[in-house]
Amino acid sequence: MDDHSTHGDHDDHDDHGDRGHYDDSSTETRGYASGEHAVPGGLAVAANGLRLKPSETRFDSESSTDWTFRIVDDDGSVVTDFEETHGRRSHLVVVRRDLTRFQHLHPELQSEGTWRVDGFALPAPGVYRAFVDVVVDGQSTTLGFDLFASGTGPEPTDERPDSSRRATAGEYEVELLADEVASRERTQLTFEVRRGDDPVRKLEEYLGALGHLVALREGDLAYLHVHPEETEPDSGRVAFDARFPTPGRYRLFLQTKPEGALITTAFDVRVRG
Ligand SMILES: [Cu+2]
Repeated sequence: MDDHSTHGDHDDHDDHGDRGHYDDSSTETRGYASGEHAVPGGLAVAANGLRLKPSETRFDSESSTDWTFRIVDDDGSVVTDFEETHGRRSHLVVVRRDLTRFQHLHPELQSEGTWRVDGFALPAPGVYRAFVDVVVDGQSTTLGFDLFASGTGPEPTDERPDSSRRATAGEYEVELLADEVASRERTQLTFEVRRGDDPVRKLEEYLGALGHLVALREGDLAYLHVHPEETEPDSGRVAFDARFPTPGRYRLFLQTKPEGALITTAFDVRVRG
């Protein structure tokens, strides 16, 4: 395999700390060669020769902090060379284990290989899963780590994913236009963003796509790779190609930018066998 990567330190030119979005997309990876997404990501702290090492895993939900982590290789050496996907060299998704409190952040890579998240906060007590998405040597990897927040505030909810196909965010309503979803089959997930009765005519791109989607399985928070598909920006629709590995319930977090306003909406789907 050609090693077309360059080794060395780069200043990260990302803007800092923007919140919002996500999915994984068109990056060529070995795992996708057959069109299969064989193993869900995010279930392990180490995969594909990479290991996630957070500086801290205990937080106070009533304050924010500057959090850092590193990614090391099999020898324990700090990895500094990351390729961009969706215009970023890493994507950090943090969700409480009851599938609430979704965040999507873009850590900043320091020259020595430390990823930094300024003003990091876990907004309510509980156990969270942090997912770090990176591409190293052409291979896409999602690593996961549990984080803990103490304090007083809303406890995990007893709401479970069931089947909610509509969500609202401010003046926008988003609907998941999908019939029954079957496991192990390629499934197109199309969302329509409306304001009032009409589809929004102006969906803006966010990180190189009209929308970003994170899909998490209830029970273990397996993190599914979902790929954007082309849609017309003036159709008010965004579509993704997904494959759910097992039957069960999943929560989808969609981020879109109708008329330039970044919104996050959550949906629940039941996947049949
Ligand atoms: Cu991202």
